[in-house]
Amino acid sequence: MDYQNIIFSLEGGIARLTLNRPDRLNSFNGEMHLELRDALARTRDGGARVLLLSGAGRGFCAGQDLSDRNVAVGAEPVDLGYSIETFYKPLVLGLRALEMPVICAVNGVAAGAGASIALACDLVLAARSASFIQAFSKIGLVPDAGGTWALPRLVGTARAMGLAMLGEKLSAEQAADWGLIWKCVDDDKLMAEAEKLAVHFSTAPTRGLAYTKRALYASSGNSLEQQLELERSMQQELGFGHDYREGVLAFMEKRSPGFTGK
Ligand code: T3D
Repeated sequence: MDYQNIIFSLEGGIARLTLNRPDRLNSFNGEMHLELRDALARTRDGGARVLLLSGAGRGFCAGQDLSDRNVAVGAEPVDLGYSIETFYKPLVLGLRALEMPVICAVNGVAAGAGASIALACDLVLAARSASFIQAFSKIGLVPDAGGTWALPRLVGTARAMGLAMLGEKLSAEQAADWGLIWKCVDDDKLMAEAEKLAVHFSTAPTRGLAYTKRALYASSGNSLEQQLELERSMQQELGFGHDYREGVLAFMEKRSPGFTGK
């Protein structure tokens, strides 16, 4: 598939995906969603051990492309439920299902579903000049693409409510202080830092990290006992794997480990 709305590459275990509609602040349209779906499948099936997501130009993503929605008086109303079911839900679930770390480098404003997609990633770094805006309330919608799930879990109900109901701009620095994201980084260091992380993960024990991701996301729906059981079964499986043996051997032999991701 040829991509017109994203840039994608997969090299040395690193999948790099850049949203690429800079004149529309990389907002989503149907074509971009189809390209993203294809790129996520290639990431999953093509031997990637980490995905790095970012945006081209001055913004990360301004959410749904509103010029794609015909809201003129008398026009047939758009079925947003169809849009969520067909595009946003699979995108969020697709990111979550990737059995590898997903890094998001938020290079500029992340608004509406753009903010939600960033928060669906596992490690979110943002440039100091970037911001997060729950723009939905300004057009009479609820935070979607997992926003109502992620926000209260990350920052608590009080802050989630304020962000979602007011739709005010949250700076990257404040987002990091509140625990919404992993780190705020100087603008000129963002991509270098995100790349450094991607390179680190490209030779890391990928399966262990994939299980870590799954266990942490499962924790909010589990009792302590269920979570202990999940940890037991994961540790049991990982303990029979190559990377555990290699990690322990490398430690004992005082050398760098050669993880295969298995
Ligand atoms: O519909 C469904 O399927 C349901 C799902 C919905 C999910 C959603 O994401 S709903 C929320 C949609 N997003 C928004 O409401 C955000 C709209 N954008 C903004 O509020 C502002 O653009 C920003 C705060 C993000 C950035 O402001 P600023 O001043 O830095 O940039 P700007 O001048 O507003 O935007 C630059 C250009 O991008 C501009 O085009 P122009 O005038 O230069 O030709 C602007 O129209 C365009 N743009 C920005 N966001 C969108 C957009 N065009 C289409 N759709 C957008 N979302």
